[in-house]
Amino acid sequence: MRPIQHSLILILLFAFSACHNKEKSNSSLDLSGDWQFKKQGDSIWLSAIVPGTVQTDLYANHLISDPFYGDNEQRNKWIENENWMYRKDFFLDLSKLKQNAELIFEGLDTYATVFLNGKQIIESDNMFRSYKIEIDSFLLEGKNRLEILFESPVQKALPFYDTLPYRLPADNDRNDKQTSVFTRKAPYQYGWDWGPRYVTMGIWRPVKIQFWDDFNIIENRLYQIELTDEKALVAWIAEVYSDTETSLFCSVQLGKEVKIDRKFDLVKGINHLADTFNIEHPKRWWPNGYGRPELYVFDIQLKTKNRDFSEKKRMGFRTIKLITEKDSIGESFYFKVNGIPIYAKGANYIPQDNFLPNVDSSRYVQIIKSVKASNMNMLRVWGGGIYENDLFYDLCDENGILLWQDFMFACSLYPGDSAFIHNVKAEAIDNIKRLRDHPSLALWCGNNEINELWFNWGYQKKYSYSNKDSLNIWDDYQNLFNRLLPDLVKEWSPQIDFWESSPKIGWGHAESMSEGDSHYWGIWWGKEPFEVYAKKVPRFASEFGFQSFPQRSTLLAFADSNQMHIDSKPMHAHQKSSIGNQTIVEYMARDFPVPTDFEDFVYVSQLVQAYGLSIALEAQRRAKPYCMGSLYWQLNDCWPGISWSGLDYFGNWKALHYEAQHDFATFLISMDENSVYIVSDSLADIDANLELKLMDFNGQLLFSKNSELHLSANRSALIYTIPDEIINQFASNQVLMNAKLYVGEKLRAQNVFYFVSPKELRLSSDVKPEFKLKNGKLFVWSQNGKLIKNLYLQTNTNLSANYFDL
Ligand code: BMA
Repeated sequence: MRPIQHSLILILLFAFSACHNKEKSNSSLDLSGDWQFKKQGDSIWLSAIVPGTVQTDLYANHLISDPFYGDNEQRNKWIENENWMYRKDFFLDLSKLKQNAELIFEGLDTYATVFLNGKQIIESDNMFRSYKIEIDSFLLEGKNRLEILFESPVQKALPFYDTLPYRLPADNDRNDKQTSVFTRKAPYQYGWDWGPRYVTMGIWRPVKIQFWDDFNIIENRLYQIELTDEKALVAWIAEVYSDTETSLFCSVQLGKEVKIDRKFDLVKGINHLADTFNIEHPKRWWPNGYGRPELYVFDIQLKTKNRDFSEKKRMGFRTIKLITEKDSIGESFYFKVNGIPIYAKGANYIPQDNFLPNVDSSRYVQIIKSVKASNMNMLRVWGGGIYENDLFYDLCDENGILLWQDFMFACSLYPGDSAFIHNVKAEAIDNIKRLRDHPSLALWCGNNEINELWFNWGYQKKYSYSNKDSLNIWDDYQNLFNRLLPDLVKEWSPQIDFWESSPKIGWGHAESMSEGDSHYWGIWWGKEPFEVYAKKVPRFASEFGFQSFPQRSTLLAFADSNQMHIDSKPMHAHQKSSIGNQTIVEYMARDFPVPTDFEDFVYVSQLVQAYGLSIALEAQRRAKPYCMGSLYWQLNDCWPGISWSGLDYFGNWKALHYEAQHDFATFLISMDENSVYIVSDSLADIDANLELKLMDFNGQLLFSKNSELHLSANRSALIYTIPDEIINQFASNQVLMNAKLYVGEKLRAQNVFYFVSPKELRLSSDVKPEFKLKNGKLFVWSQNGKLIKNLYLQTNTNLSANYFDL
């Protein structure tokens, strides 16, 4: 497991949204940090860290072995079946007892009964909810004790499993009795095809007591009501609980500009306050690559005669719409941002760790930096993980990364009883309200692959559902994903569209290519050749992918140096796809030489992944506006393992992430057989020059062509078709086409094309790469002018380019 790195970045970023309570008497007591824990029934208390999980606390106490090493996952499984107690003592002086006090848990994982000084105050059953509770009457002068019982999520859900008259599928859940669907908890913790099973328990997000006098702010919100080029109409609303009848002065400022300056008369109890103001000629928030993600920072001050509260709030002005319209082909699926159709470029995001509290701010900063650097403008927060921390959304706001936000339901069917629905409703409202005002938020989506599951994965037969069972299950589905969730989105976040399920239609159906979004798994699961990606181009590719091995340093995090071979125990334990390692080998053998040396094999596995996915990415972008999005599976990893990711657990860029950076650039030169296309995501028409050079592998020029071009904005266009008679003159396995696009003097795009697959190329082994490091730049060249294919620079840092053809 990686060590936690504390960093200052969190503090800097949160300066934007933190509350500053100026009044002395208004304060909070952070209850994070040192706690104690033990297994229920044990007598000895051990030290614990909050936020944390029971697994990480056991590991820190040397009671279990590294959860990510070798096959330790199996040895650590017992933890999920036990109940665990956590406790913390804290001390209060009399002055605090005179105040109002509210205990705030941002996240309890999951079945938690909370006692304060021996009295039960919370019973929770949903990891995704936050809990706020008045505790004035429970607090004592001097020592206070907070105690929490976490019950085994697996055991706790068993009675629900046992009493339901039919089975609900949840194939990710690696227990015989698949109980995960009864518990509102991150689905991937029960196992997934890229991650281990670690069913965590604990206080996974911060906990504090808020002390207050006079008034308590329940909500303080700014949001966009209307947006035109001339003005943005902004609403300020607040929900304030007041102890007394009093006057409250509200001021909202943008820099020195006063937007609201008003007095409100508060009644005792709940008060709803509201006002509006305009921003003239607002600068728009734009996704990465389309403009700046402009953010406005407002100062909000609320004052009574005794108390002064201030908070900074950020806003980004933009309109966003999912366009799904019937057309001559089927039905469109694309996003319009500020009225402009945007080509979505990105990947599917999964939680960054099995032990979520280990993901510190520097890891969030690092991953979004990598996302932006690879020219992505959208991530899909996949439904088998979590609703992410606020910092994640803040960073996406700052970097122009649009977010497609799934609700947390994936690849399973869920119960529909009223307690479950009530729980989901509370979870959805909590999270919709928390996330709705982020300018990066582009879409709410009901679930991952559950509509597809119902119609295509054969469970009706497999689980022998009666007609009545089927009707019940489908009705529960409809109720959750076509009534409850869309209604809640309409009520609480009406400016953001809702999409029932991703994908719209399963990949076995022809319509999946002509309507809605698609998860195309004919490559990998269907074992089809990569070339099929160029034929199966959907309207919006929200999932498709291929696996690779991570680099050696990452492998060493879970295997010894003498286990560096594909059949070693840890390589199996860290490959969770049922068809994993042999599928990588199978595809490798089709298009690449299969190295016998393991380190070479790891490197080639990454080339295979990048090669395959670039066929998809280029074909999809060429097909714009028919296709308007490429989100591959998957951006990242939750542990050091072998998976579909482009970034490994430690944030290292695999060849795929470099390839994505290339293929997602604003301008892309792409070849389909002999035809050369240029894809432009630029919002301006431009004049450019395309230089094509057909060369042999010694650098000998065989044919060249220069074309002056006028490229229309936001378009893909066929520019030139190389005549057959030119290509046919040369041996196809000994030539390449080097294509460069210049705007003025500036090289804006480059691509190298081959006419046969990599393994058929007649490459010279007599290559002489040379290096020189100067002023922080690494210069690399080919000494004898011969082609060096997929040059890989092994470093401990990510570079601006790697795995490239020189
Ligand atoms: C997709 C995802 C995940 C899975 C991946 C690879 O469909 O939604 O469920 O990990 O496929 O199999």
